[in-house]
Amino acid sequence: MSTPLEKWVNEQAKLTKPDKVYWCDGSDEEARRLIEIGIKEEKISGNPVFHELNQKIWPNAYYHRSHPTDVARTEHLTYVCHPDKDVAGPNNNWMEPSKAKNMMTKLSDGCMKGKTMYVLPYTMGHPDSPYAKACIQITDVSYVAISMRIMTRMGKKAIERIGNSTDFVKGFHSIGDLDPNKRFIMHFPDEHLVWSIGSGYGGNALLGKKCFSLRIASWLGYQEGWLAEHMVILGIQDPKGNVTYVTAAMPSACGKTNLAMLESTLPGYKVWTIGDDIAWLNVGPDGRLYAINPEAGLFGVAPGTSMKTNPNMMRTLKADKFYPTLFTNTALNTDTNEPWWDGIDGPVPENLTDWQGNPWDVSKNSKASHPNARFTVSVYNAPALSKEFDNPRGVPISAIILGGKRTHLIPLVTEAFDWQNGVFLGARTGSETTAAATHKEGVLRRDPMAMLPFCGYNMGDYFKHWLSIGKKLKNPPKIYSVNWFRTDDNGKFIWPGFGDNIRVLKWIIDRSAGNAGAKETPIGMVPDIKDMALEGLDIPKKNIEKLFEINHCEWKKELQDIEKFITQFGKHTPPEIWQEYDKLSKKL
Ligand code: OXD
Ligand code: MN
Repeated sequence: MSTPLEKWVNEQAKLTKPDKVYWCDGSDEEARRLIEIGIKEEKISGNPVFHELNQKIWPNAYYHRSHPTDVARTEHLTYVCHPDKDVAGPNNNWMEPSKAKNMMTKLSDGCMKGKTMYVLPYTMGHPDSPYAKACIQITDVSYVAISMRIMTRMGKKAIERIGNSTDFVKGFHSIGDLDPNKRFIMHFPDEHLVWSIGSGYGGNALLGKKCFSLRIASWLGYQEGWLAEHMVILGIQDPKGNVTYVTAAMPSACGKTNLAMLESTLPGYKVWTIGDDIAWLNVGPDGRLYAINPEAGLFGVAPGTSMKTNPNMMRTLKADKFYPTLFTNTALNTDTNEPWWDGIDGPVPENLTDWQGNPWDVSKNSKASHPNARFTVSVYNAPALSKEFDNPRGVPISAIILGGKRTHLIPLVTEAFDWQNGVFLGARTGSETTAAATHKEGVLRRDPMAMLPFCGYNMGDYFKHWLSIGKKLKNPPKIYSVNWFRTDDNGKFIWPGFGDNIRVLKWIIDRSAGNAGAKETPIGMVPDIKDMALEGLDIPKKNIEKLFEINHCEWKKELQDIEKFITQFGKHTPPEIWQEYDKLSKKL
């Protein structure tokens, strides 16, 4: 008798008709074999899946180039198929579930012919954690199988956890024929099912990540009383050795990975990494908020990463520990066989092959590495990995930080008056767009809690859910907004960012402990200049003031835009959000 898990896998094999079905055990030995296959046998669009990089300088590192039309998340092809459109909300594309299923079944019929179907059993979260979820994904690409080994806890513990039950998350992935017209990332929240075809890009193909751990998990959290969030988790150690844990939500490519790996410029302070992208937040038995990182790897943006901006990340990428590390769509230094990207240390090499495989020609003014080029690396390679990383219970959170990229208006840091005001602060957060999704860069879009592309249900109900979680907490974490990106009159960033962000984190943890001053403004509490550790920074006083300035005139325009955004959720928006809106608009 087969288990429900085996039955589901067999059904998918019947539909997709692969030559072979292979169950992955997640072992090191297996990963080496799959990499070999990806180098020698398996091809995507005629090219080998993997290329071995210079192992002396980049131990365990391999290079992958994706199809040029398949380099980022495709939000316009991503659907959340609740039976009722209103449940999905205006923040999601929606299709009636049976219509979506029919379409996907047709597209998937025979899609794995001539290929191997890899079966990936994994857990999101430590297998011993009460908050973890057991999952299965099938895929027809070794790149995806290997990436999932890095990003999740893959292996027989997941199968044991599932046992004979039907309680597992199902992920169907096929790269299809890469035709953008036949590319769909479909979510069926009620069935705990993600069905993705036509893309090999991380966010569309590593189904444990955005698809499950955010879109489906946020829906589970709504029903079960917890939160799945687009947040980093970090521990901040002060000079006395006390560690305070915080989470921070920021849209893609706004520096979450840099924050998670921050190397402090303030003596005596140290940051411990727990997660760089996703946090699952549960109310613990003691009434505090606990966070786990459901992932086990880092899928980060390579451009801009260097020993200057993120030394811990560079050390992680070069660590000779977990096998393997992947680089996708960077350029290749043809002479040394190393990955190369914009912003990496050292001079631009003479001979580069660009991310599409062509010799790079500086004069053509094209990018050698794609702006969304990525690395995939185990979090166990991180030199400052927190000793709490594998704690099944998670870490208790003292502050929640919500950020975005705003070149104007939003102060460096603001503290919400209370939880309800903090939920409004999150709801009104906006950010100037980046390259992690296929849309125009540099345009302002509202992105509440950085969850707009990832909230698997109506965002109005999501705000309500946040408010209800606050009511369950005995001592709710304080909520903050941060903005590292404010510019001066010449369009230059005022705040140095990176390691100096510890100065902001210090104020936040001091406030959470009741040890730092602040002044009240209409939008929240902001530090007085004397409350911040700014020693040693070379920023003109006028610019420092600008970092905390609140321009009433510009805020009035902002309010109109916030109103327009929130209005679209209609009756789903809880009255508390409008109360906060009215309070702010009166104060301004
Ligand atoms: C990511 C994203 O890949 O947010 O983390 O796009
Ligand atoms: Mn992300």
